[in-house]
Amino acid sequence: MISAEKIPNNVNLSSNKRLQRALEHWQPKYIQWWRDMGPQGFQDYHQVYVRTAISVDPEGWAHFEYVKLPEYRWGIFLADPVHDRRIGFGDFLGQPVWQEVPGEFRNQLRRLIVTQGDTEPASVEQQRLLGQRCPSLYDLRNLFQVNVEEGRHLWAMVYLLHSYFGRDGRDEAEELLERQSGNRDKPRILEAFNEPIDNWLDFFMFTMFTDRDGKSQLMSLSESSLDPLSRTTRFMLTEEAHHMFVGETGIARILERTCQLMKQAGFSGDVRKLGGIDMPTIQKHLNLWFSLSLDLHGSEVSSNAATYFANGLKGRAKEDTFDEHVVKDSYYRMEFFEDGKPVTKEILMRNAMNEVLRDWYVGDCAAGVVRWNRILEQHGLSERLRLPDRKFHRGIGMYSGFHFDPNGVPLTSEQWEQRKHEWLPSTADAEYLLSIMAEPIYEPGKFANYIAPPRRGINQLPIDFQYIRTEQ
Ligand code: BYC
Repeated sequence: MISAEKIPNNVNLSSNKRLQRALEHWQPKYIQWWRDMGPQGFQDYHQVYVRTAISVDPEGWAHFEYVKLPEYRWGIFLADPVHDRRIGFGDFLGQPVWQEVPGEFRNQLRRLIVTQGDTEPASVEQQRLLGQRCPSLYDLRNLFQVNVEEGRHLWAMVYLLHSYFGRDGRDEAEELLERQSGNRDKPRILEAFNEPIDNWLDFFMFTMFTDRDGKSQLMSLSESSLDPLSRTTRFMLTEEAHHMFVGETGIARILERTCQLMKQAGFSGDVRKLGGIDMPTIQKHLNLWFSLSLDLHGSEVSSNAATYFANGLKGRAKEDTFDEHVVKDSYYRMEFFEDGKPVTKEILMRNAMNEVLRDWYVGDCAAGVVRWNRILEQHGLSERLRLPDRKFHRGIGMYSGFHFDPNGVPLTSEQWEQRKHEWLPSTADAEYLLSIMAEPIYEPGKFANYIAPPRRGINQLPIDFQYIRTEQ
């Protein structure tokens, strides 16, 4: 059902005039932000074939149409309520979930929602120049699909801030449009969201690894006792799946092409001479985005995480698959690094909740890497991609400030400085990637030399469909 209102929604917005007015007041500021900070060069003259959520049922969710990006209908959608839903973990286990924010948890909840909300516009800002270097029209359309949905995820968090946090919430909603990715004075909150993404290898790694942090964080927030937060994030997860598909298949297609070029180059030859992306470069970008995304799970030992769990604000991914949900007397065996040596200690499980979620995340990433390696295997190559050790290149938590190689072997600062570009992208790598992406490909059905075409098109359309057209 398409809502006739300015803001498509399934939250009965028209019945709450105050909220409706507040959101309608925020909307033009959002559109201005989208024009200034969204996809550069694709604001006025292009129509993009995108999926727009107009309701939460499968049909309304997968509604495809051509739209001009600033006219995308960013709506507010909550997954259907669960009858008699009860708090699933922590000190209030078994009590009815909350439909309003309890005063004593207001600050903690606001902080979680603002942190989540901040990542959404940040990612759009990070990716705003990619359209000028796209490998195909198909990929360009996928980029914009991801971008508009990140915009919708911002709307989802702003709806919660406006609805449940009064004046503070309105102020926070304004600030979400004021911080800027990479800005020295007003950066985005979490570090990975201040890194530039100006080439498509980074974009695919980001959607594979950083959007997967989105998945793990949204899964844990969807367990929340605050029911509107749970329902909002549950619906966001359905969109998140497509973003990870874009990342995983993007890298899979690069690997496919690299394998073909390696065969042409005679295996020991340099695929860069043929305009491809060599395996070491792919591994370096994997190392970068995996380690940045590990940081997004917070410190290994965290009293914040313990408090969130105790108060029922943020649970574990798939909380109902655990045997015990109060988790007061159990311990997590954690490896510390003391005087250059690993030491195992028992930490109260509640304090280790960031690490528990990170474990889930690492497992989910590892499964994706296995799928990538099958491509290399099918081509008869002996090379394999791998996840670096968790201690590698960490900026948050107990390993930050120390140096480790991808096997987890400690290094001195001098060794790290000498060798870091064996494991992380160098300026020369960045220049090479930009050189092969210098010419965008806008011709339907054509693909850049470094990437294979996808198996199929969008919404059962052919691969050479005109996914983006200039306005007639
Ligand atoms: N960068 O106890 P700690 C997504 C701060 S992605 C900078 O370790 P906590 C998406 C922390 O704020 C998912 N600072 O952390 C993906 C604290 O500061 P204060 C986003 C960091 O609170 C792709 C201090 O360090 N969702 O959706 O347990 C595209 C120590 O705190 C970082 C969420 O993040 C960092 N990486 O956990 C688009 C969910 N990490 O208090 C979208 C909501 C920590 O000393 N957020 N700090 O000033 C949370 O659940 C938690 O805030 C975190 C941090 C898990 C992020």
